[in-house]
Amino acid sequence: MKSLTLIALFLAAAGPALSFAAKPNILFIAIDDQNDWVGHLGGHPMAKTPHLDQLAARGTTFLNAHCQSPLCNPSRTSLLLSLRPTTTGIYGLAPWFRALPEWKDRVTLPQYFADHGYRTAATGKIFHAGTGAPGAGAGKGKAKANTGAVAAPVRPEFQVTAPFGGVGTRPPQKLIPATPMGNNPLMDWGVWPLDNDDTGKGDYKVASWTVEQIKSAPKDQPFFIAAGFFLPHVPCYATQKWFDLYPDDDSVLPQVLKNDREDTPRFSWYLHWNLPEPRLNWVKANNQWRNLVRSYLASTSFVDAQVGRLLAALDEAGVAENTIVVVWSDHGWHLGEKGITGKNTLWDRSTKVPLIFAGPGVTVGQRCLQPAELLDLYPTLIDLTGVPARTDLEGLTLVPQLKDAAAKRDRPAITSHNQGNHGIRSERWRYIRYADGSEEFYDLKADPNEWANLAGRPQHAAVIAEHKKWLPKIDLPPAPNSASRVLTYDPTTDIASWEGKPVLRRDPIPE
Ligand SMILES: [Ca+2]
Ligand SMILES: [Ca+2]
Repeated sequence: MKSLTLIALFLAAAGPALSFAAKPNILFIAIDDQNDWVGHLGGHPMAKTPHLDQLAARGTTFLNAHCQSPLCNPSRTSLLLSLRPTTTGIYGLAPWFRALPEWKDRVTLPQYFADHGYRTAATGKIFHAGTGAPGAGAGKGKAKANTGAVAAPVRPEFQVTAPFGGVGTRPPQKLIPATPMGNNPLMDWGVWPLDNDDTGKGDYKVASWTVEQIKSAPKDQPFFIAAGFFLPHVPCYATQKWFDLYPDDDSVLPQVLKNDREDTPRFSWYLHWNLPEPRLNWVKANNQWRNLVRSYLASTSFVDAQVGRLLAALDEAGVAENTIVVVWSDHGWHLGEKGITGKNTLWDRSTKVPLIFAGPGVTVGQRCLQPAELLDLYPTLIDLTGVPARTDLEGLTLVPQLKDAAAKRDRPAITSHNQGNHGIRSERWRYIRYADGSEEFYDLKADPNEWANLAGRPQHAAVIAEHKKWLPKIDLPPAPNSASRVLTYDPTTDIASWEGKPVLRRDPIPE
């Protein structure tokens, strides 16, 4: 890790490039907790996302892109540093990476583009804490960012920021019954506000500010403008018109297999042991399943419309031709699959994300089935824009696939949820290894819902061994001051620890 830091310092000392006249702009769009329930991705047959689909049609979309961690802070930290969570030890909602001495001065993706002549601007949720250090860019009503101790930043992550985003207007009280594990205020969904007016929503304001930034961007300097949308993160509040896109009957429900967890190791439960996101049993018992699914889909369609406003602004400003647009989400979300709602799993529903590139250097109309990882964004944007390459990034450039979607890539997509728990996703297969050594293996071609765990079947031994080779060589324990959704395991005692509390083999699975 020391050598990485030294290289970073050397690169920083080399100074900014002076010539940037021909560089394309970058519009960097983040969506929070958006799984593959996006029209052209096919994760949900009814999902209506015309603007994302249109963007995909004029660029390259990845149908097998995965986060490096199924949780906001570690996923976003990984993406913006191009370092795996297993390299930084950042697995929980804390710490903020700048609080760690190794990464205090690490040049993030937007900082690197600022170093190379770009004007950088952002609003909403880009980092877990918004546009920079905890407390920045959060906006009223945003989820409290529990990001730990903060080191004074050497310099801001973005040059221009605005504190928009988050939930925005909220109902006076929760719209659904009190949820288990403390009735967390974020665990809520439904029609809100009632007057069909979207303008009070955090994401609407994010889009409005970003539109202004695009239109007023200086013409003699390339821009890196980042918009971070909060929905469909819970609480999934949307106005009635977005609900009206979806039938109010059980045809919206995802397919789930009864007793799907019977063949998954007990350790798979430890990854989401005790959380405010309700289990499917509670959601069903409280007649909330359809409401949750429709609220999530409605929120997705609303965010899609905000993306549409940004794309229209590029056209209106006359910069669409010379702007690279990239859309990503930090991880997926379960809506009943495998008996849960929420994230924090190593299955496709939680790891698979939309990833779309369009603009200069990107082939039009491609659908890429090769695995891709979110930490590839940093080297890919470097490669696409021609700013100097860095040798200290753990991602791979996706430019070969952006030119030709069939271009083979050896490395699968690797997702880690705390030390020792890893999912390895290739074009066809998924291998999961938990910290206690238990395993899962799925054939996504035959079994896209990952219902039949094939681990231990002798006929798959060779292909399982191929996947095992990709388990991270560096696999750090949680960094100092890690908190919130942190899981550790001691193989000598066979005792796991979830958020600091021991979990024993005999403990009942929390409902
Ligand atoms: Ca998230
Ligand atoms: Ca199963």
